[in-house]
Amino acid sequence: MTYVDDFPGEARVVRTAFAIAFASIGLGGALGVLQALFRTGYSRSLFSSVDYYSILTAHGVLMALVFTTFFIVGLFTWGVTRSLDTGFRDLRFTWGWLGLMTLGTVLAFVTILGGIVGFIPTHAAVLYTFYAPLEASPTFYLGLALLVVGSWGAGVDYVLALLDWRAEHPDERIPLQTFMAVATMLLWVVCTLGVAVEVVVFLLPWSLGLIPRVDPLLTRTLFWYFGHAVVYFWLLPAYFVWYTIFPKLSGGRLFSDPLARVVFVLFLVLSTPVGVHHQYGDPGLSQGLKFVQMTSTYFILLPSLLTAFTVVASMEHGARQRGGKGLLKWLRALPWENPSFSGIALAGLAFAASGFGGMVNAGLNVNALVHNTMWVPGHFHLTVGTAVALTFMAITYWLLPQLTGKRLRLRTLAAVQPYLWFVGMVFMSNAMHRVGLAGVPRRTSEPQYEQVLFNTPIATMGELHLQTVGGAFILFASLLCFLAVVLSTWLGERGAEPLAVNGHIPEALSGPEHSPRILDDFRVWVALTFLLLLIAYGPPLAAMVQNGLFAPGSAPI
Ligand code: HAS
Ligand code: CU
Repeated sequence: MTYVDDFPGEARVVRTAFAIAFASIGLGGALGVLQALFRTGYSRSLFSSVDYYSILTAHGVLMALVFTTFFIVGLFTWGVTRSLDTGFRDLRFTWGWLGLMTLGTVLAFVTILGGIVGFIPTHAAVLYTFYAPLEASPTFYLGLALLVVGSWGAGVDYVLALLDWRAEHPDERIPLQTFMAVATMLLWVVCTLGVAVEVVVFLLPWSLGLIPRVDPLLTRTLFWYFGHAVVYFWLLPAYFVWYTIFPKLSGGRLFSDPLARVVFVLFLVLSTPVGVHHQYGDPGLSQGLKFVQMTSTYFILLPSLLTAFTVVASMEHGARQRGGKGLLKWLRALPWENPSFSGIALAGLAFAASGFGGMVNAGLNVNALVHNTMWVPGHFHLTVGTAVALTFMAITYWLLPQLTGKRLRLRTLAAVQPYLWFVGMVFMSNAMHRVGLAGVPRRTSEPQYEQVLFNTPIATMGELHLQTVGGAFILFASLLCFLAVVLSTWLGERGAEPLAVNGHIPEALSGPEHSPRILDDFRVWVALTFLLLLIAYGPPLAAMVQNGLFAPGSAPI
């Protein structure tokens, strides 16, 4: 039996969420190519330098906020119901939150579009980070708020399914996939509290004209309280795939279930009290606070380093099961022709590189060299744009047959797609990092900056621009391959032949019984999370609001 036969209602929910995610990455990807052409000077007549900011906003919102969130709620819906072997309580509630997310997305997108095409008098050239003093039309904030509130509904569904399962299995350990989904959603709820306060108390009333001004430092701090943790809301679903499905694709089993649980708990507890590493350049925050949050940022490297160990060890185990031998020769025994495997392995390689980039960003003094330069988009096109996005695309090849009951089509296109993505991204992100080091700023439509710059010692500015644009076109070709495979599979007939995908996920080599039960008690970890948050954010936020909620001011603590 496949998933679609066991859970036809939930499978429809997952398919719908995925369809919106894929429409969003298709459109966002096309806008990405326009960005590359415009920013490198290849085609500056594409749009005005004012519209550049709205188009950049649309690209960022579609890729980083809409594609990710919809894919994640779909993936977890599959993972929770599959691993608990229980459906959701009431699918009307499920369709309700998915509908809310969709409504919010349409509202935000139309608001951005209004600013470009002018068919309605809206504007949202505020970029995907949308913090003050940039201001958008109220419908933009309202749309994003609905997207977030809708996604909380997904978390409620997962927790309810877990409680139903718990009633029947009082002594069992939570299945790993559900454990991961719930930990990630808890992290999501904790971190979105910051952006919810920012939007509901400050930005929305301000754009409605109800309050005359906001305190940029306070609202930026609330934003970054959310803005760093959100990157782990994107990453953890990729880790969910790396831990629970990738070992099987490699031919083996996960090395250690307890270690996987520890990693997710560490992310829940440590992800949020580090947001100030995005504000090293902000005047008004004390150097001491920046130093403390730099230190906690280096702690948050730990769960990713543990992941590198466990996931690569599981991969090696799989390769040896397939007959792989030697110190490194086992790499050849892996199924590199299977796009689900190769996509995830390449995503992991990209993440290893960008993780080191993250360590550079996190250094309080070194950050001054890279902050607000093209280095930063270079960093996040490798992290969210490859480690996360390529994993999501790769696992779609494995999930789609189970969600539709149809065999994957256009397999050759699917097999080359991850390699195209990887090559395109190596060119584009490498060039972005390097022009960033040469001082080219991010988020500007003003070309004159680049004319005064010296060429880098390794390549001229022209060569690097060529790499950016060439990389962007290869990425777009890869995206078209992906969409063609998905569409063709989806529209294909459901034949009588078997799917060629076995959805069974084997137990870990070292099972959950080797870990203390307290790991499964989320109340403890949420309490610890709030305690750390109070220590990290309590004193600076208290200092900021001392001169009034809406008055600009600094936080000497
Ligand atoms: Fe970051 C800026 C620091 C991870 C995303 N980051 C950004 C922005 C985004 C972003 C979107 O400290 C820009 C925001 C904006 O628009 O202003 N980042 C870090 C650090 C990490 C990190 C320390 N970032 C991410 C992830 C993201 C992401 C994950 C998205 C998903 N980042 C920063 C800082 C800034 C920043 C500063 C502000 C910069 C500024 O000045 O504005 C760490 O979490 C990274 C840890 C990762 C590792 C790598 C482990 C390796 C693994 C691979 C295993 C290999 C396998 C494959 C499985 C330690 C797990 C093997 C295959 C074979 C064939 C062998
Ligand atoms: Cu960060």
